[in-house]
Amino acid sequence: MKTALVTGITGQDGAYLAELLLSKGYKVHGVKRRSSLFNTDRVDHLYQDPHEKNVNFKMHYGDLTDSTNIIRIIQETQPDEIYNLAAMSHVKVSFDTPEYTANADGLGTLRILEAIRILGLTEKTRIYQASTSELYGLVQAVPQSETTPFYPRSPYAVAKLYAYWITVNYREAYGMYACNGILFNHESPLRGETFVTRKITRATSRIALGLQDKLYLGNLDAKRDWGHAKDYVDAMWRILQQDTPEDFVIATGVTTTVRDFVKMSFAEVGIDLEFRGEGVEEKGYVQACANPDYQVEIGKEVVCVDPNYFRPTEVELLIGDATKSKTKLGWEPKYDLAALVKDMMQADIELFKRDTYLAEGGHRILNYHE
Ligand code: NDP
Ligand code: GDR
Repeated sequence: MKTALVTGITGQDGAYLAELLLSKGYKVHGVKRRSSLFNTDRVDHLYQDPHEKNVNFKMHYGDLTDSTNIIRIIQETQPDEIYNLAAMSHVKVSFDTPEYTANADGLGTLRILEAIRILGLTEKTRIYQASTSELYGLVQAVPQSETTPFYPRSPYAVAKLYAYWITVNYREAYGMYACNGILFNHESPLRGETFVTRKITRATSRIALGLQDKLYLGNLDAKRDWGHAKDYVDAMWRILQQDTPEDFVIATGVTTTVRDFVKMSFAEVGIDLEFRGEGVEEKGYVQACANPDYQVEIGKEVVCVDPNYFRPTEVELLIGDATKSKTKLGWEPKYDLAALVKDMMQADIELFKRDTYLAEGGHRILNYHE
Protein backbone atom coordinates (compact mmCIF):
# COMPACT_ATOMS: atom_id res chain seq x y z
CA MET A 1 0.00 0.00 0.00
CA LYS A 2 1.42 3.39 -1.01
CA THR A 3 1.21 6.37 1.32
CA ALA A 4 0.42 9.86 0.08
CA LEU A 5 0.57 13.17 1.92
CA VAL A 6 -1.70 15.88 0.52
CA THR A 7 -1.34 19.49 1.63
CA GLY A 8 -4.43 21.61 0.95
CA ILE A 9 -6.64 18.56 1.55
CA THR A 10 -9.60 20.78 2.49
CA GLY A 11 -9.52 22.62 -0.86
CA GLN A 12 -11.24 21.78 -4.14
CA ASP A 13 -8.37 19.72 -5.59
CA GLY A 14 -7.41 18.15 -2.25
CA ALA A 15 -10.90 16.68 -1.92
CA TYR A 16 -11.00 15.18 -5.43
CA LEU A 17 -7.41 13.94 -5.20
CA ALA A 18 -8.00 12.27 -1.82
CA GLU A 19 -11.01 10.45 -3.30
CA LEU A 20 -8.95 9.32 -6.29
CA LEU A 21 -6.00 8.10 -4.20
CA LEU A 22 -8.26 6.20 -1.78
CA SER A 23 -9.95 4.53 -4.75
CA LYS A 24 -6.49 3.41 -5.92
CA GLY A 25 -5.76 1.83 -2.52
CA TYR A 26 -3.49 4.53 -1.09
CA LYS A 27 -3.25 5.45 2.56
CA VAL A 28 -3.93 9.19 2.49
CA HIS A 29 -2.69 11.76 5.01
CA GLY A 30 -3.95 15.30 4.67
CA VAL A 31 -2.72 18.57 6.13
CA LYS A 32 -5.47 20.88 7.35
CA ARG A 33 -5.23 24.28 8.97
CA ARG A 34 -6.73 25.07 12.31
CA SER A 35 -9.66 27.41 11.79
CA SER A 36 -12.26 28.88 14.11
CA LEU A 37 -15.03 27.13 12.15
CA PHE A 38 -15.08 23.64 10.67
CA ASN A 39 -13.25 23.77 7.32
CA THR A 40 -13.45 20.10 6.28
CA ASP A 41 -16.81 20.12 4.44
CA ARG A 42 -15.29 18.92 1.19
CA VAL A 43 -13.71 15.83 2.76
CA ASP A 44 -16.14 15.00 5.55
CA HIS A 45 -17.51 12.09 3.50
CA LEU A 46 -14.03 10.53 3.57
CA TYR A 47 -13.63 10.78 7.35
CA GLN A 48 -12.74 7.56 9.13
CA ASP A 49 -13.01 7.09 12.87
CA PRO A 50 -9.38 7.03 14.13
CA HIS A 51 -10.41 4.53 16.81
CA GLU A 52 -11.09 1.92 14.14
CA LYS A 53 -8.42 -0.41 12.75
CA ASN A 54 -6.96 -0.03 9.24
CA VAL A 55 -7.75 3.65 8.93
CA ASN A 56 -6.42 4.90 5.59
CA PHE A 57 -7.56 8.52 5.68
CA LYS A 58 -6.12 10.74 8.36
CA MET A 59 -5.76 14.50 8.75
CA HIS A 60 -3.02 16.38 10.60
CA TYR A 61 -3.04 20.00 11.70
CA GLY A 62 -0.41 21.98 9.87
CA ASP A 63 0.53 25.09 7.97
CA LEU A 64 2.95 25.68 5.12
CA THR A 65 4.38 28.68 6.95
CA ASP A 66 5.62 26.45 9.80
CA SER A 67 8.77 24.47 8.93
CA THR A 68 9.01 22.38 12.08
CA ASN A 69 5.45 21.23 11.71
CA ILE A 70 6.03 20.21 8.08
CA ILE A 71 9.15 18.25 9.05
CA ARG A 72 7.27 16.47 11.83
CA ILE A 73 4.31 15.49 9.65
CA ILE A 74 6.55 14.17 6.88
CA GLN A 75 8.64 12.27 9.42
CA GLU A 76 5.55 10.70 11.00
CA THR A 77 3.88 9.77 7.72
CA GLN A 78 6.94 8.74 5.63
CA PRO A 79 5.04 9.37 2.37
CA ASP A 80 5.87 7.76 -0.97
CA GLU A 81 4.22 10.74 -2.67
CA ILE A 82 3.58 14.31 -1.57
CA TYR A 83 1.05 16.46 -3.41
CA ASN A 84 1.67 20.08 -2.46
CA LEU A 85 -1.71 21.67 -3.16
CA ALA A 86 -1.84 24.09 -0.22
CA ALA A 87 -1.74 27.75 -1.19
CA MET A 88 -3.32 31.14 -0.78
CA SER A 89 -4.83 30.52 -4.19
CA HIS A 90 -6.85 33.68 -4.94
CA VAL A 91 -5.09 35.93 -7.44
CA LYS A 92 -6.99 39.13 -6.52
CA VAL A 93 -6.53 38.55 -2.77
CA SER A 94 -2.77 38.12 -3.32
CA PHE A 95 -2.57 41.84 -4.13
CA ASP A 96 -3.92 42.51 -0.62
CA THR A 97 -1.75 39.89 1.14
CA PRO A 98 1.45 39.74 -0.95
CA GLU A 99 3.88 38.89 1.85
CA TYR A 100 1.76 36.10 3.28
CA THR A 101 1.20 34.74 -0.23
CA ALA A 102 4.96 34.69 -0.88
CA ASN A 103 5.51 32.89 2.41
CA ALA A 104 2.85 30.21 1.97
CA ASP A 105 2.97 29.71 -1.81
CA GLY A 106 6.67 30.32 -2.44
CA LEU A 107 8.60 29.43 0.70
CA GLY A 108 6.03 26.78 1.63
CA THR A 109 7.22 24.70 -1.30
CA LEU A 110 10.86 25.17 -0.27
CA ARG A 111 9.99 24.01 3.25
CA ILE A 112 8.60 20.73 1.92
CA LEU A 113 11.58 20.12 -0.36
CA GLU A 114 14.02 20.87 2.45
CA ALA A 115 12.10 18.62 4.86
CA ILE A 116 12.54 15.75 2.40
CA ARG A 117 16.27 16.41 2.29
CA ILE A 118 16.66 16.83 6.05
CA LEU A 119 14.79 13.57 6.68
CA GLY A 120 16.87 11.64 4.12
CA LEU A 121 13.81 10.84 1.98
CA THR A 122 15.15 12.11 -1.37
CA GLU A 123 15.21 8.58 -2.82
CA LYS A 124 11.83 7.52 -1.43
CA THR A 125 9.46 10.46 -1.70
CA ARG A 126 8.08 11.87 -4.95
CA ILE A 127 6.75 15.43 -4.94
CA TYR A 128 4.04 17.07 -7.01
CA GLN A 129 4.03 20.88 -7.00
CA ALA A 130 0.77 22.65 -7.90
CA SER A 131 2.07 25.09 -10.47
CA THR A 132 -0.23 27.25 -12.50
CA SER A 133 -1.02 28.81 -15.87
CA GLU A 134 -0.86 32.16 -14.01
CA LEU A 135 2.92 31.84 -14.53
CA TYR A 136 2.37 32.77 -18.19
CA GLY A 137 0.64 36.03 -17.19
CA LEU A 138 1.23 38.66 -19.83
CA VAL A 139 0.84 36.86 -23.14
CA GLN A 140 4.17 35.92 -24.76
CA ALA A 141 2.78 33.27 -27.13
CA VAL A 142 -0.32 31.07 -27.46
CA PRO A 143 -1.20 28.32 -26.92
CA GLN A 144 0.97 28.10 -23.82
CA SER A 145 3.08 24.96 -23.40
CA GLU A 146 5.95 23.73 -21.21
CA THR A 147 8.38 25.85 -23.27
CA THR A 148 6.47 29.15 -23.28
CA PRO A 149 8.27 31.90 -21.30
CA PHE A 150 6.73 33.01 -18.00
CA TYR A 151 5.67 36.60 -17.19
CA PRO A 152 3.77 36.54 -13.87
CA ARG A 153 1.26 39.32 -13.25
CA SER A 154 0.35 39.07 -9.55
CA PRO A 155 1.99 38.44 -6.17
CA TYR A 156 0.36 34.99 -6.33
CA ALA A 157 1.95 34.20 -9.68
CA VAL A 158 5.35 35.54 -8.60
CA ALA A 159 5.24 33.36 -5.47
CA LYS A 160 4.28 30.37 -7.64
CA LEU A 161 7.16 31.21 -9.98
CA TYR A 162 9.57 30.76 -7.06
CA ALA A 163 7.86 27.47 -6.18
CA TYR A 164 8.13 26.30 -9.79
CA TRP A 165 11.86 26.99 -10.05
CA ILE A 166 12.79 25.70 -6.58
CA THR A 167 11.08 22.43 -7.53
CA VAL A 168 13.11 22.24 -10.75
CA ASN A 169 16.26 23.17 -8.84
CA TYR A 170 15.84 20.45 -6.19
CA ARG A 171 15.20 17.92 -8.94
CA GLU A 172 18.43 18.92 -10.72
CA ALA A 173 20.58 19.53 -7.64
CA TYR A 174 19.63 16.51 -5.53
CA GLY A 175 18.14 14.10 -8.08
CA MET A 176 14.76 14.28 -6.39
CA TYR A 177 11.60 13.08 -8.14
CA ALA A 178 9.97 16.52 -8.00
CA CYS A 179 7.59 17.72 -10.71
CA ASN A 180 5.47 20.71 -11.61
CA GLY A 181 1.99 20.27 -12.97
CA ILE A 182 1.28 23.54 -14.78
CA LEU A 183 -2.47 23.37 -14.49
CA PHE A 184 -4.81 25.74 -16.26
CA ASN A 185 -8.01 26.82 -14.48
CA HIS A 186 -10.10 23.91 -13.31
CA GLU A 187 -13.48 24.15 -11.71
CA SER A 188 -16.21 21.97 -10.24
CA PRO A 189 -19.18 22.07 -7.89
CA LEU A 190 -16.55 22.14 -5.10
CA ARG A 191 -14.85 25.28 -6.46
CA GLY A 192 -14.33 28.06 -3.90
CA GLU A 193 -17.23 30.52 -3.97
CA THR A 194 -15.18 33.62 -4.86
CA PHE A 195 -13.56 32.25 -8.04
CA VAL A 196 -15.39 33.56 -11.06
CA THR A 197 -17.01 30.35 -12.37
CA ARG A 198 -18.50 29.34 -9.03
CA LYS A 199 -19.51 32.91 -8.28
CA ILE A 200 -21.39 32.87 -11.61
CA THR A 201 -23.08 29.46 -11.19
CA ARG A 202 -24.14 30.28 -7.64
CA ALA A 203 -25.55 33.68 -8.61
CA THR A 204 -27.25 32.34 -11.75
CA SER A 205 -28.96 29.65 -9.69
CA ARG A 206 -30.06 32.15 -7.06
CA ILE A 207 -31.32 34.64 -9.67
CA ALA A 208 -33.31 31.88 -11.41
CA LEU A 209 -34.80 30.81 -8.08
CA GLY A 210 -35.71 34.41 -7.16
CA LEU A 211 -33.25 34.56 -4.24
CA GLN A 212 -30.92 37.24 -5.68
CA ASP A 213 -31.34 40.23 -7.99
CA LYS A 214 -27.94 40.85 -9.52
CA LEU A 215 -24.51 39.47 -10.17
CA TYR A 216 -21.61 41.96 -10.01
CA LEU A 217 -18.46 40.96 -11.90
CA GLY A 218 -15.12 42.48 -12.89
CA ASN A 219 -13.39 41.94 -16.24
CA LEU A 220 -15.85 40.21 -18.59
CA ASP A 221 -13.32 40.07 -21.42
CA ALA A 222 -10.78 37.86 -19.62
CA LYS A 223 -10.35 34.52 -21.39
CA ARG A 224 -9.65 31.30 -19.56
CA ASP A 225 -9.04 27.66 -20.49
CA TRP A 226 -11.46 26.01 -18.06
CA GLY A 227 -11.43 22.27 -17.32
CA HIS A 228 -12.97 20.02 -14.67
CA ALA A 229 -11.05 19.42 -11.43
CA LYS A 230 -11.89 15.70 -11.53
CA ASP A 231 -9.93 15.34 -14.77
CA TYR A 232 -7.05 17.44 -13.44
CA VAL A 233 -6.40 15.46 -10.23
CA ASP A 234 -6.05 12.35 -12.38
CA ALA A 235 -3.27 14.17 -14.26
CA MET A 236 -1.51 15.00 -10.96
CA TRP A 237 -1.39 11.32 -10.07
CA ARG A 238 -0.10 10.35 -13.54
CA ILE A 239 2.70 12.92 -13.28
CA LEU A 240 4.10 11.07 -10.25
CA GLN A 241 3.92 7.60 -11.89
CA GLN A 242 6.46 8.20 -14.70
CA ASP A 243 9.96 6.72 -14.95
CA THR A 244 11.58 10.16 -14.93
CA PRO A 245 10.37 13.36 -13.25
CA GLU A 246 9.22 16.09 -15.64
CA ASP A 247 6.92 19.11 -15.77
CA PHE A 248 3.60 18.97 -17.61
CA VAL A 249 0.94 21.40 -18.84
CA ILE A 250 -2.64 20.29 -18.17
CA ALA A 251 -5.31 22.14 -20.14
CA THR A 252 -8.27 21.62 -22.48
CA GLY A 253 -6.96 23.80 -25.33
CA VAL A 254 -10.23 25.76 -25.50
CA THR A 255 -10.54 29.33 -24.25
CA THR A 256 -13.71 31.24 -23.38
CA THR A 257 -14.50 34.73 -22.05
CA VAL A 258 -16.02 35.30 -18.64
CA ARG A 259 -18.98 36.87 -20.49
CA ASP A 260 -19.62 33.64 -22.42
CA PHE A 261 -19.35 31.57 -19.25
CA VAL A 262 -22.11 33.76 -17.79
CA LYS A 263 -24.30 33.23 -20.87
CA MET A 264 -23.74 29.46 -20.77
CA SER A 265 -24.70 29.32 -17.09
CA PHE A 266 -27.92 31.24 -17.66
CA ALA A 267 -28.69 29.08 -20.70
CA GLU A 268 -28.55 26.02 -18.41
CA VAL A 269 -31.66 27.30 -16.63
CA GLY A 270 -33.37 28.28 -19.88
CA ILE A 271 -32.55 31.98 -19.63
CA ASP A 272 -31.29 33.80 -22.71
CA LEU A 273 -29.03 36.64 -21.60
CA GLU A 274 -27.96 39.56 -23.76
CA PHE A 275 -25.09 41.91 -22.93
CA ARG A 276 -25.41 45.56 -23.95
CA GLY A 277 -23.22 48.60 -23.27
CA GLU A 278 -19.49 49.21 -23.12
CA GLY A 279 -16.81 48.92 -20.42
CA VAL A 280 -18.06 49.50 -16.88
CA GLU A 281 -21.51 50.34 -18.32
CA GLU A 282 -21.90 46.87 -19.84
CA LYS A 283 -24.89 44.98 -18.42
CA GLY A 284 -26.57 41.64 -18.90
CA TYR A 285 -30.35 41.61 -19.54
CA VAL A 286 -32.82 38.72 -19.57
CA GLN A 287 -34.03 38.31 -23.16
CA ALA A 288 -36.21 35.24 -22.70
CA CYS A 289 -36.92 32.59 -20.12
CA ALA A 290 -37.89 29.24 -21.61
CA ASN A 291 -38.11 27.30 -18.33
CA PRO A 292 -41.49 27.60 -16.54
CA ASP A 293 -39.81 26.63 -13.23
CA TYR A 294 -38.04 29.99 -13.14
CA GLN A 295 -40.01 33.24 -13.15
CA VAL A 296 -37.45 35.81 -14.18
CA GLU A 297 -38.81 39.07 -15.58
CA ILE A 298 -38.01 39.66 -19.26
CA GLY A 299 -35.79 42.72 -19.75
CA LYS A 300 -34.49 42.57 -16.17
CA GLU A 301 -30.88 43.72 -15.64
CA VAL A 302 -29.17 40.84 -13.84
CA VAL A 303 -25.44 41.31 -14.50
CA CYS A 304 -23.42 44.49 -13.86
CA VAL A 305 -19.73 45.37 -13.92
CA ASP A 306 -18.16 46.45 -10.63
CA PRO A 307 -14.62 47.87 -11.11
CA ASN A 308 -13.76 46.80 -7.55
CA TYR A 309 -13.24 43.35 -9.01
CA PHE A 310 -10.67 44.56 -11.56
CA ARG A 311 -7.09 43.54 -10.83
CA PRO A 312 -4.15 45.99 -10.79
CA THR A 313 -2.53 43.81 -13.46
CA GLU A 314 -4.66 41.28 -15.32
CA VAL A 315 -4.00 38.04 -17.17
CA GLU A 316 -6.09 38.55 -20.31
CA LEU A 317 -5.72 35.28 -22.20
CA LEU A 318 -4.91 31.71 -21.25
CA ILE A 319 -5.09 28.78 -23.61
CA GLY A 320 -3.03 25.69 -22.98
CA ASP A 321 -1.31 23.14 -25.17
CA ALA A 322 -1.39 19.78 -23.35
CA THR A 323 0.14 17.74 -26.18
CA LYS A 324 3.01 16.51 -23.98
CA SER A 325 0.61 15.28 -21.28
CA LYS A 326 -1.59 13.54 -23.81
CA THR A 327 1.39 11.82 -25.40
CA LYS A 328 3.48 10.94 -22.35
CA LEU A 329 0.89 10.59 -19.60
CA GLY A 330 -1.95 9.25 -21.74
CA TRP A 331 -4.06 11.97 -20.13
CA GLU A 332 -7.29 13.07 -21.79
CA PRO A 333 -9.99 15.27 -20.22
CA LYS A 334 -13.47 13.70 -20.01
CA TYR A 335 -15.33 16.99 -19.47
CA ASP A 336 -15.62 19.80 -22.01
CA LEU A 337 -16.80 23.27 -21.02
CA ALA A 338 -20.49 22.54 -21.67
CA ALA A 339 -20.35 19.45 -19.41
CA LEU A 340 -18.51 21.45 -16.74
CA VAL A 341 -21.10 24.24 -16.74
CA LYS A 342 -23.91 21.68 -16.59
CA ASP A 343 -22.32 19.88 -13.63
CA MET A 344 -21.79 23.12 -11.70
CA MET A 345 -25.25 24.51 -12.47
CA GLN A 346 -27.04 21.29 -11.53
CA ALA A 347 -25.21 21.20 -8.19
CA ASP A 348 -25.88 24.86 -7.39
CA ILE A 349 -29.57 24.69 -8.34
CA GLU A 350 -29.94 21.72 -5.96
CA LEU A 351 -28.03 23.58 -3.26
CA PHE A 352 -30.12 26.73 -3.47
CA LYS A 353 -33.45 24.97 -3.72
CA ARG A 354 -32.83 24.41 -0.01
CA ASP A 355 -32.83 28.20 0.45
CA THR A 356 -36.19 28.49 -1.29
CA TYR A 357 -37.67 26.05 1.24
CA LEU A 358 -36.16 28.10 4.07
CA ALA A 359 -37.50 31.35 2.56
CA GLU A 360 -40.96 29.80 2.26
CA GLY A 361 -40.65 28.83 5.92
CA GLY A 362 -40.12 32.49 6.85
CA HIS A 363 -36.31 32.57 7.14
CA ARG A 364 -34.49 35.63 5.85
CA ILE A 365 -32.18 34.71 2.96
CA LEU A 366 -29.30 37.11 2.30
CA ASN A 367 -29.08 38.74 -1.12
CA TYR A 368 -25.30 38.65 -1.27
CA HIS A 369 -22.95 39.27 -4.16
CA GLU A 370 -19.53 37.85 -3.12
P1 NDP B 1 -8.26 26.00 -2.85
O1 NDP B 1 -8.14 27.44 -2.55
O2 NDP B 1 -9.61 25.38 -3.04
O3 NDP B 1 -7.52 25.16 -1.70
C1 NDP B 1 -6.32 25.61 -1.14
C2 NDP B 1 -5.98 24.71 0.04
O4 NDP B 1 -4.78 25.20 0.65
C3 NDP B 1 -7.04 24.72 1.15
O5 NDP B 1 -7.08 23.43 1.71
C4 NDP B 1 -6.45 25.70 2.16
O6 NDP B 1 -6.92 25.50 3.46
C5 NDP B 1 -5.00 25.34 2.05
N1 NDP B 1 -4.08 26.36 2.55
C6 NDP B 1 -4.07 27.68 2.25
N2 NDP B 1 -3.05 28.29 2.90
C7 NDP B 1 -2.41 27.34 3.62
C8 NDP B 1 -1.31 27.34 4.50
N3 NDP B 1 -0.63 28.45 4.77
N4 NDP B 1 -0.94 26.18 5.06
C9 NDP B 1 -1.62 25.03 4.82
N5 NDP B 1 -2.69 24.96 4.00
C10 NDP B 1 -3.08 26.11 3.41
O7 NDP B 1 -7.36 25.72 -4.14
P2 NDP B 1 -7.53 24.62 -5.29
O8 NDP B 1 -7.89 23.33 -4.69
O9 NDP B 1 -8.35 25.19 -6.38
O10 NDP B 1 -6.04 24.56 -5.87
C11 NDP B 1 -5.08 23.66 -5.34
C12 NDP B 1 -3.69 24.15 -5.67
O11 NDP B 1 -3.53 24.23 -7.08
C13 NDP B 1 -3.35 25.55 -5.14
O12 NDP B 1 -1.98 25.54 -4.82
C14 NDP B 1 -3.60 26.45 -6.33
O13 NDP B 1 -2.80 27.61 -6.23
C15 NDP B 1 -3.16 25.56 -7.46
N6 NDP B 1 -3.81 25.75 -8.74
C16 NDP B 1 -5.17 25.77 -8.84
C17 NDP B 1 -5.79 25.86 -10.05
C18 NDP B 1 -7.27 25.89 -10.19
O14 NDP B 1 -7.76 26.30 -11.25
N7 NDP B 1 -8.04 25.43 -9.20
C19 NDP B 1 -4.99 25.97 -11.29
C20 NDP B 1 -3.56 25.89 -11.07
C21 NDP B 1 -3.01 25.80 -9.84
P3 NDP B 1 -8.34 26.15 3.97
O15 NDP B 1 -9.41 25.22 3.44
O16 NDP B 1 -8.18 26.12 5.44
O17 NDP B 1 -8.42 27.51 3.37
P1 GDR C 1 -7.86 33.08 -11.77
O1 GDR C 1 -9.36 32.69 -11.41
O2 GDR C 1 -7.50 34.45 -11.36
O3 GDR C 1 -7.70 32.73 -13.22
O4 GDR C 1 -7.05 32.06 -10.85
P2 GDR C 1 -10.64 33.58 -11.07
O5 GDR C 1 -11.79 32.69 -11.24
O6 GDR C 1 -10.49 34.32 -9.78
O7 GDR C 1 -10.62 34.69 -12.24
C1 GDR C 1 -10.71 34.34 -13.60
C2 GDR C 1 -10.90 35.59 -14.43
O8 GDR C 1 -12.20 36.11 -14.19
C3 GDR C 1 -12.09 37.52 -14.04
N1 GDR C 1 -13.22 38.00 -13.23
C4 GDR C 1 -13.44 37.73 -11.94
N2 GDR C 1 -12.78 36.94 -11.06
C5 GDR C 1 -13.28 36.82 -9.82
N3 GDR C 1 -12.67 36.01 -8.94
N4 GDR C 1 -14.40 37.50 -9.41
C6 GDR C 1 -15.09 38.31 -10.27
O9 GDR C 1 -16.08 38.91 -9.89
C7 GDR C 1 -14.59 38.43 -11.59
N5 GDR C 1 -15.03 39.09 -12.68
C8 GDR C 1 -14.19 38.83 -13.67
C9 GDR C 1 -10.74 37.73 -13.38
O10 GDR C 1 -10.32 39.09 -13.52
C10 GDR C 1 -9.91 36.72 -14.13
O11 GDR C 1 -9.45 37.27 -15.32
C11 GDR C 1 -7.46 30.72 -10.69
C12 GDR C 1 -7.03 30.27 -9.28
O12 GDR C 1 -7.57 29.00 -9.04
C13 GDR C 1 -5.51 30.20 -9.18
O13 GDR C 1 -5.16 29.61 -7.93
C14 GDR C 1 -4.99 29.34 -10.32
O14 GDR C 1 -3.57 29.30 -10.27
C15 GDR C 1 -5.45 29.89 -11.67
O15 GDR C 1 -6.87 29.90 -11.68
C16 GDR C 1 -4.99 29.01 -12.82
